[in-house]
Amino acid sequence: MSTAALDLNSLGNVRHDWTLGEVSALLALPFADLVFHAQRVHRTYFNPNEVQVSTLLSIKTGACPEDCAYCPQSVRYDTGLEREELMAVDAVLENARAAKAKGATRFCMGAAYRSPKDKQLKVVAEMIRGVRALGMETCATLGMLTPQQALELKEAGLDYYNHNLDSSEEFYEKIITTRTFQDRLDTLDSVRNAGINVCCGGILGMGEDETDRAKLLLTLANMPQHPESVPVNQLVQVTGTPLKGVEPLDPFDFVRTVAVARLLMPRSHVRLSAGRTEMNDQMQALCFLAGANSIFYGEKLLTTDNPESDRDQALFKRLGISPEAPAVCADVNEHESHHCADRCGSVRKTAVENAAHA
Ligand code: SAM
Ligand code: DTB
Ligand code: SF4
Repeated sequence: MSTAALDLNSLGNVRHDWTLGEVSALLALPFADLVFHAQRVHRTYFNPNEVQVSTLLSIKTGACPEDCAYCPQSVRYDTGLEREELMAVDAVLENARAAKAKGATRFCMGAAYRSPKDKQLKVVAEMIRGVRALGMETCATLGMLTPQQALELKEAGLDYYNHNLDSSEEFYEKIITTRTFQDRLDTLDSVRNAGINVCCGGILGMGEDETDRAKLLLTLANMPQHPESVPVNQLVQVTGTPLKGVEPLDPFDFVRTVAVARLLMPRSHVRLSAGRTEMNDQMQALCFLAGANSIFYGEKLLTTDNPESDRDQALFKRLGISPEAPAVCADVNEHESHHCADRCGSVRKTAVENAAHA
């Protein structure tokens, strides 16, 4: 499809029937037009000066049996990473308290599992209960889940589950051989059916082409319900992984992908995720302008570096950005703890919509 055939005025409608032609045409728009429309749509649904802030913690590190070519935690690659067993619940909660004190509103616990064992899941459920009791939103990323495991996490109070598709189905096969794209979709179904918010996105700069990026976005945007959170990661190149040394992506193509994610999934939070350490402040500001409205905050992602908190606070101040209020009750005891997230979420949405329409 030529860019001329796109109906730019209808952008902003929530749709689930995008075509590859439309997505490719959006990616091919002149840069200023694309960012303009992304910003216009962004303002329809969100306060453009608020960014959601999540902090990550690796609760089980390294020795993962999967062979994801980008990942420093795969047991197959010698990246010099020290493996660590599942952390104790108290230690995780100490980290969550520190993240909250620094301004994070969501705490995301990541584990280098292919799929957690039920015994491990029970410990993670305790962590989720504890983080929820601190008044923070909870997120976990633990690999593949059965439908029953997803229900257990929901019961513990899990607000979000992160499970990325990473790229197009065709490119996926070139970077991971130990599981299929369909395995990922199956877990995402289990998460959705359990009533947990879906956090699903990908990694750019792995040597994929523009069609792969278009197909990744198309798969996300044509899900029956859009992921509430869409992390867009820039590959962090780690020595020892097969993707070390791959040609970096043109930064403008990264911004374009963020902008098209914003246009295809107008109500979702688009997270500027891994890779910010390699981006300057101007590049990050451009991503916010293109509709990114969430970041990982805190000195570490899972095993690699993230910008210092001071630097992020200074950036927010320079850009007039405030952290978005969490969607959980300040007083969790007033409600049935984990079940209050939806109610409070709707309160927040009203406030944001008011701001957007003011
Ligand atoms: N093992 C679980 C899984 O794969 O779903 C959870 C942890 S895994 C590290 C979470 C996500 O981190 C991956 O899906 C991938 O998108 C992202 N990731 C891992 N290594 C990365 C890297 N070097 N650069 C950017 N993103 C990365
Ligand atoms: C996501 O999309 N990115 C985060 C989070 N979800 C779990 C992980 C980034 C990991 C970067 C490499 C590392 O620090 O190990
Ligand atoms: Fe394991 Fe997740 Fe890393 Fe893949 S991305 S090697 S599944 S920790």
